Amino acid sequence: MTKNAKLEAWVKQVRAMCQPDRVRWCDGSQAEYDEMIHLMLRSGTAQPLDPRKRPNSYLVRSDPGDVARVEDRTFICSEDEQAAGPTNNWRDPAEMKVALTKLFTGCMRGRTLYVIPFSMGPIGSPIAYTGVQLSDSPYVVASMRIMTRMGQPVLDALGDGDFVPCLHSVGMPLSPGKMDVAWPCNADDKYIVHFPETREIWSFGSGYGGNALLGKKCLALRIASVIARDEGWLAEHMLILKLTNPSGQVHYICGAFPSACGKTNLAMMRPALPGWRVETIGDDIAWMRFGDDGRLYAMNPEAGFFGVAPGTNETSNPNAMATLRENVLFTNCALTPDGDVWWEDMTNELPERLTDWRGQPWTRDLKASAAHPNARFTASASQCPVMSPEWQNPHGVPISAILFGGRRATVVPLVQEARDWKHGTFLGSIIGSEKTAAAAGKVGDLRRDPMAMLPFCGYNMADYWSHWLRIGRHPGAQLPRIYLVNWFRKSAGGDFLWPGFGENVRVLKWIFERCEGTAKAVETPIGRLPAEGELEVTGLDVSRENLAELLHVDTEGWLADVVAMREYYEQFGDRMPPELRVELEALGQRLSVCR
Ligand code: OXD
Ligand code: MN
Repeated sequence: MTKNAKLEAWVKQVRAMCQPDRVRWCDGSQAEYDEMIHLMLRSGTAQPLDPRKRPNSYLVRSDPGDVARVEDRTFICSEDEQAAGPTNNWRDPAEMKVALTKLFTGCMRGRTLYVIPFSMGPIGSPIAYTGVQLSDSPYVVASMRIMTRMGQPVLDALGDGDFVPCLHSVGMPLSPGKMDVAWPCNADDKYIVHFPETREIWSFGSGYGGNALLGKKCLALRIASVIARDEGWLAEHMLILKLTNPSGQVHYICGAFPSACGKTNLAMMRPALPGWRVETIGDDIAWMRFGDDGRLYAMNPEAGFFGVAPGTNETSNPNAMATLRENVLFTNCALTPDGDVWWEDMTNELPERLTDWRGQPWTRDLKASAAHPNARFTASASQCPVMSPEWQNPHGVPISAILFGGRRATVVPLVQEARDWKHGTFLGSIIGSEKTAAAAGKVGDLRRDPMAMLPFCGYNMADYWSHWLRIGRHPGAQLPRIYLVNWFRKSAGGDFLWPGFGENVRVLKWIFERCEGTAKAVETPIGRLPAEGELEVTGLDVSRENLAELLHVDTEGWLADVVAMREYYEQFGDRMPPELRVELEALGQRLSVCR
């Protein structure tokens, strides 16, 4: 319980508005988690997996209309529309509050209102933030216990301090005597709403992932990016890894990649080069602040993984597979006849028969996928065999390099180094990716996703770039080096040119040695590429031609990208930082000379 007056008053006010049958303060205990699971089993939301296959693990099936983040229903309600910028949906905050208040009135009838205190970052860390989520979903309670530090210890540390209020409802009240459905949600009205000035989050109608676990994308990225802008730090959609070379030297690296582009795989990589070690600090979000030594220190504010299941296997991510052996909540995976989960590419052989993510019989000859492409696992970080002990360090770890990447079949080489922070900010601003299933919409189209923050930046993207440039001018800053990487280049025939996964350590090795000052690079119009012979290729199964292609500067392709980026920048008008336009035009000129 709490003596926090703001929290008590807010819970009272929400109770009056949402009219739940009861209020339950979550303590974060195992018994409470078990009770949530029990509730989900009873309501048909979850089913147990065979404990001999996957102890203490459950499969949840969502409503087919509630399977991914809904970006078109996600709003940044700043006082001024320009403050949200052209890449965010904006509504007037007062009008939005009126609309939401209508929707939330009576929306929890027949349900329990759970009060979920959570900490993003180690409890009591000077750089952690406390949120309190009010939700009517047991799935959310159970998931938040895995994904965050949650419960009474958070209230104890909070005392009468401030917190971010996060209000959530599945938006489906139950009238007396009405049977609940297995996955309550609101098919017609979904709203994921952020009020950056008052630092509030209201989410209505969805029970899935980033729409509903409000600590992750809503607080730790959209609201935190605004706080970070105001306070001079960075809240980023980045993994954090610790890389150790065979002599025991260490560099910490952050990487921004759009959703479902392999951040979890990279963060847990089993390196293909002998003697190199990757340990995980985070797989999705990094909060970075300057230390007294002028370096940027990154902290993972989360406590678990909400990872994309399809594509995860013993080759792509053996450490994730080990993380998933027990105590896991799976959502929208397929079910095997012997009571385990399955998803596309989990095994070399397709199972003969399954129950698909909708609960329908599935056979091999059917063309449809058995798991939903955005099927997820929710597992505690502490179960990951390569979790670095420093992931709990309340001050974070000093970052030597930042990677920006995306899924680009063409143009972008395997790796290139930025000349300086400004050039690196420019490279981050131009990244794009072929669309994946993490958000609703058509898969495959190229979309610009600056710094992988397009769906997660809580304010005007141009102002965000200005903030990055300001970070670069921090007095006494010892800034990380910045790299653009691309594991997804394809040949004209459509095959991947680079094997990826554990082999990506070859690229990390070059970056590591650049940080040490021992690896050589060549200047090109697009940035610095590994000099001849500097990328470790011993034992690598890639032809000379493919390697050359991977490290080739595609002048015409880049020139086309310059034109596309000029257009992309246009939408930001005079909020666009002139430095990035200068970088773009200089790139165009350098490329034109090479034509
Ligand atoms: C995620 C996402 O769930 O980026 O991490 O969509
Ligand atoms: Mn993500």
